[in-house]
Amino acid sequence: MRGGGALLKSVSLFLSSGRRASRSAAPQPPPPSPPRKQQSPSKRASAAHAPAPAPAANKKMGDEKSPAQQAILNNTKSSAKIIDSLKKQTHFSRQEIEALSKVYKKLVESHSLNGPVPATPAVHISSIQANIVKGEGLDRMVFRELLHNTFDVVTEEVLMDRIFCAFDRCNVGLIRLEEWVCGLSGFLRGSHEERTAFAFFVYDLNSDGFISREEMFHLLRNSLVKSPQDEDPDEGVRDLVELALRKMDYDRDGKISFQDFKNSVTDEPLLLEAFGQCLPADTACQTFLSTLQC
Ligand SMILES: [Ca+2]
Ligand SMILES: [Ca+2]
Repeated sequence: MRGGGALLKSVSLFLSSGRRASRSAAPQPPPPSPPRKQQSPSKRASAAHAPAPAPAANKKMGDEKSPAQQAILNNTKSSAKIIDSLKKQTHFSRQEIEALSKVYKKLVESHSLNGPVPATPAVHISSIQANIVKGEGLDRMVFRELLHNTFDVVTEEVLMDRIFCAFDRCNVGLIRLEEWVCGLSGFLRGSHEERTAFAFFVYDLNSDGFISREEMFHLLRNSLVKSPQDEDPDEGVRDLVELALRKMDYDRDGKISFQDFKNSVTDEPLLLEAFGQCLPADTACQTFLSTLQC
């Protein structure tokens, strides 16, 4: 397993090389038009009677594109639309979304093949479009490694899995590009409300809208250090569950609704991660975001 520093370093290197590449691939301004020759009045007069050039035909010939060029054009337009849409949905800038899509592509490519990352294809298709076309995504294993190494989320397996589910909105077992960017928006830059909703989703293991006693027990069970002398090692966990209910079950129905959870977190912000770490450590979060600015 790679260390967090190594991954971040590689991501950073990738971004800087990607940025260089994208700069060189950026559309160049059109060459300046050649200066028009001054025509004598007689030539201008004769030109007025000469058959008019066929601008439409000329334009068509000049704009004629090979299927590969047309594909690039279409994909570029499509990618621009996707970036626009993601910009509206998230807390990221255009530059950050582009950087995140490069990180995503790198992660997908480096884990989808046993062999080396394939060479750049002859026909360059933008990373965003390519991932959508191929139906690729980040699987649980890659995501778990990323959570652990890059975002410093050291938590129980069940929570790791729920965090994955929070990103995998389509519930197909893969995090697609759009889910990746939208998920990270809330995960890294979420408002108080977004983070609260995220944590509640993670803790509501069966997604029925409540954090039940059983779910709390399951979540807290592994967080307590058990002593081998304990006759009933689960007793401490049950006590903790009752304590959590006394503190968080505002309407006293024996389970924690989203409203209960919101009230609890507003009263005591530390309760946001009452049932285990589900959000990134601040330092890891800032470090990752800074790599997007390279
Ligand atoms: Ca539940
Ligand atoms: Ca309740």
